[in-house]
Amino acid sequence: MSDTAAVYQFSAKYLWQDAQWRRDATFGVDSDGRVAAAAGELPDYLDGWVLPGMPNLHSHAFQRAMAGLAERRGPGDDSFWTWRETMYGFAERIDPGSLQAIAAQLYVEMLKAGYTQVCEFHYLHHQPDGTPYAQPEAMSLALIEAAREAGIALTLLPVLYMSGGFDGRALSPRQRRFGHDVDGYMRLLTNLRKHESHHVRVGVALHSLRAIPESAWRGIVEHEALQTGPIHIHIAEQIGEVQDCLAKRGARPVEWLFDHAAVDARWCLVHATHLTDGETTQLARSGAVAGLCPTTEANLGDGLFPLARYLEAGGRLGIGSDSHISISPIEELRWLEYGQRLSTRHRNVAARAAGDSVGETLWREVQKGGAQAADLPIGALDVGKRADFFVLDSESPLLAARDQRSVMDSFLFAGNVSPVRHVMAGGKWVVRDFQHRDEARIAARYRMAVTRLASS
Ligand code: NGQ
Ligand code: ZN
Repeated sequence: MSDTAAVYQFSAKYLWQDAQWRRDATFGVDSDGRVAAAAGELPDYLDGWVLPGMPNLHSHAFQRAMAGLAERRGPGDDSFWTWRETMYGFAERIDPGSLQAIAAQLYVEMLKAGYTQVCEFHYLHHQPDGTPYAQPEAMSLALIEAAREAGIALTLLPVLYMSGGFDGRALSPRQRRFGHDVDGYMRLLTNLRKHESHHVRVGVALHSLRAIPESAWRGIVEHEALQTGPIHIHIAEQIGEVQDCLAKRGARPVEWLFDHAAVDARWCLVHATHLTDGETTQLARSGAVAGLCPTTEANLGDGLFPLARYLEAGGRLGIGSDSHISISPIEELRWLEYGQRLSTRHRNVAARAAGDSVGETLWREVQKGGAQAADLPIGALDVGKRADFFVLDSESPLLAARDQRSVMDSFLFAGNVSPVRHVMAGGKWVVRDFQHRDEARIAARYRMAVTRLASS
């Protein structure tokens, strides 16, 4: 038990704990923002359904401001790669001030949707021409500051990005601001680790296999600085990159990764979209997390993850809002399940056994996998963990006449108005009655920042 004084005592009508609803559950929150044992006599009553906050395991914050700006048909065949060019053009204009303004707005939206943590896969490190900022970690600090303003827990994953393709080619001019050599990257990591706290965890991201030259790989994965903490990587999102990897390295991306790194529970393989049956089983057995971003993967035309086989093999998974074309765990989980239904022409794919609920299965799995990928004490309201939770609106029509058997599926599958009413993150009420504590100021600054970007 924590020895700091309890600042809140709660009694929840229903609390989602150990993958089931518990009636009249009590818990405390201490002054460090952690869950404490219930002690007080007069707890605040949370009248409704209370769920631990959802981790968001993949985000490129700046892309929030370009959501919707790549939906017009181009002159040729539109694809992931043409979207990427639009995205690069947008990325060029972002500086530390605009990044903070965009990220804070994004994080407010995440909290209101029930995400209480975010993994920021951050690669906009330098000035557009590749010159470091006077303070080399200025862009990372903008993200840390935005997370603090909004009140969301952050796993900052500075990205190592060295080459522009599987053949090890140099970065293109538009990629220059992403790049580091190994020493420069390790310096960044050391500097950022000084900012670690109860709210901020620093891990490692390797952008993708195509961004790390084969010759540098071993020195990186065996580097002392990479022997602890989470490691995230974009792995197999597009068929084109699977083919390229096969051509240049003689193996498919997941296959190659397993042959060249000790992939274990520290790893998160983002967009493990294109997997053979063998790779699916191997990934599931490794204990690593598959980082799925269903709305972005749909928006970009990536393909579908083999969900049923992966769950059958005991694989771990989590969700990310990635490009922020949508910021809602509800929508991520719906798309995850619906993609499977559309491609298999079956229903209730994620549920494993007769009588199992799709919503409960998915929520339980992605909460656990997300917490693992975030490497923070989150994902459940156990004593000592961060007090991150939200309360569903007990007056929401979509939850009327729902009980413990049906509420999760109705929450996830039945509506278009979010019933997330109150949100506590790190022991602070950040959202009350659907309003974030600082949303007017953060939205005003966001509007100014994107207006400036639009005219630059
Ligand atoms: C990214 N996003 O790093 O922002 C990538 C696109 C790339 C997604 N993969 C760029 N969704 O993969 O090269
Ligand atoms: Zn990504």
